[in-house]
Amino acid sequence: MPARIMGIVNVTPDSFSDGGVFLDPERAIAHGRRLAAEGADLLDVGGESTRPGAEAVTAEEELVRVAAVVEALARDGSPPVSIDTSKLAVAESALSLGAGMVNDVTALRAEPELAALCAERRCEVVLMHMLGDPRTMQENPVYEDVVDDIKAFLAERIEFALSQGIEQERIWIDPGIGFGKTVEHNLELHRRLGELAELGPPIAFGSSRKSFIGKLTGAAVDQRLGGSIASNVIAYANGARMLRVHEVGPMRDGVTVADAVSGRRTRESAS
Ligand code: HH2
Repeated sequence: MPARIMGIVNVTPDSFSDGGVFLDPERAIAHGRRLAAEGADLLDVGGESTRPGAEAVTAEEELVRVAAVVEALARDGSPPVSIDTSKLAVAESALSLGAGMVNDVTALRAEPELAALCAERRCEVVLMHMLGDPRTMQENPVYEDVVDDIKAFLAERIEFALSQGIEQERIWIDPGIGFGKTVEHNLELHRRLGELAELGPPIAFGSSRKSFIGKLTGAAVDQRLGGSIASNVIAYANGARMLRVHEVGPMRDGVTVADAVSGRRTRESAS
């Protein structure tokens, strides 16, 4: 399976890399359409920042931010829209407005009733690993073995999702790069990503512009494209099947070249 490229549409005042830039719905919609034109396979719309230290927002506030954006992008018909939320009320409205995927950074722990909704609506679901919560997750994260621990967590969350009626083929898993991880944890997850594939569901991966890239390169948050491409291409080579990114066009090029190098189908051989 080639990688799906998921373009990020943050409708927040405080996201770590583009907070406030697309808070106005019209700007967020235009941004989503730009990412679609660059070849995004999915658009992930989010109304709550999960950056370290971020304050929680109410469902009402989150919905005010995302509703018009989800509705407009879903009405475009393609690409499909994902809602980045942990809240039942937000997911319910977004699915009713045309979203087809729920991307939950708490893996259905924040509001477990979200699982039954996803089962009933038969949408795709991303189960992501996070240690602690966004306010505290970067305070000295400790694992016995970062990959084994995350694998055990995701196995348990897959079991929960299945028990609530979500079909196996609609489940994605995500190691949660940067969510309660040191630089070394993040790097080890890149190297050993293939071990998570043993769980069954395809792997989603989100490292775009994250702070470990800044720590390695010294680059400011909007200058991390080079590091983001390297990280995502290696994750792809090691088994990631969905890449959640801020810059879709350059990432698509990176994946195309990686495919050519590894002997997969290329743009030229496809034509
Ligand atoms: N990372 C972020 C948000 N949602 N979802 C998945 N599945 N995987 C991730 O790695 C992931 C995610 C954080 O990035 P961003 O949306 O750019 O920032 P913020 O949370 O500050 O809005």
